Amino acid sequence: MREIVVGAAQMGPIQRDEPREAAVARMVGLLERAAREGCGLVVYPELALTTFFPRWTMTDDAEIDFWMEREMPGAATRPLFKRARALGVAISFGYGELTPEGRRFNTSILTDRAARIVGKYRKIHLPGHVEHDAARAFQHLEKRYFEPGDLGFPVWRSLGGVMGMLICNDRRWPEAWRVLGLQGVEMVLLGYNTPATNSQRAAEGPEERLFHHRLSIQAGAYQNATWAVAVAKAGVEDGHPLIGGTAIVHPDGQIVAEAAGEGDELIIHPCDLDATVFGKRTIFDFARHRRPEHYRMIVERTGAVPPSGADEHSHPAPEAVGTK
Ligand code: CDV
Repeated sequence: MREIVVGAAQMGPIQRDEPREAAVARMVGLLERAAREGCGLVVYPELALTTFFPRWTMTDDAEIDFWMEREMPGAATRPLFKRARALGVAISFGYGELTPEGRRFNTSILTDRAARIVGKYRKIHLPGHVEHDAARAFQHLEKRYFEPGDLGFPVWRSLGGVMGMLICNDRRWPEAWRVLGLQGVEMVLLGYNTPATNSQRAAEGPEERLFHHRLSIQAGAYQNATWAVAVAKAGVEDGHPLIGGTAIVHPDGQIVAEAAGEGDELIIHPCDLDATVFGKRTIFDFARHRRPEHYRMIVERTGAVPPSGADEHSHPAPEAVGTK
């Protein structure tokens, strides 16, 4: 048995004018509770220190850089690292990263129990759009403010297991999970900010969004025989609702703990990393069952290319509805 007691620390909304220090104080509060409950690892959301600023259109670099962290830990986050070190609890959380070269990434880190950063991941599947789009109910400008991550999908030996990270939209992409799976990942840490409606399809509301969220994380965990810890920033932020649904998923694909509300909420589960072994040795024993000679298209082709021509039932292609 290789058990990590994991705390998934859902955060309620952070309003636009709330300082990082206030978010960090809430994170420390969740950390203290988690430590009292015996957690060895606490996972927080994507962009955990601020409001989900990609919903706002900004043109001025200084205004954009306000939302980024130049160092980690920095002045605002040092109290979290200090408390985590004192309590001996590893942490993982997301933030906007500004590199010394002026590049911006949507980043997550993982620390060990001494609060040393042992892993960094930069979000690869950035959703949304680059330019302000008045046709949408609200903006999602991640493609404007961030570059796609340049670190690939690494894993790290830490906390007695093989740990990986994804960020929000990544969870919808099986390729991302599989690259982690191919490195033997045993636990995937994943923060998210998911609007409760689709900006281009009002009928797609919170129930459907939660369904797609659960579908993605349960499939990703099951098909790669890994634990998944998916943590929301939830509730109404600056008038914009985000789904909750923070969950811990067993390597069999079952949700074993799930948040009930949309505020700050800690859910806890003792995760035995050896629970990944059965799936990895049987139905998802990749070495025995995968057929990569037939998967070439996955890396050679980006967009779908249907066969040319038409059959007797063909209709004209529907008009593109834009991008997510
Ligand atoms: N922060 C995100 O990546 N959000 C996306 C939304 C835009 C769908 C998500 O996949 O939840």
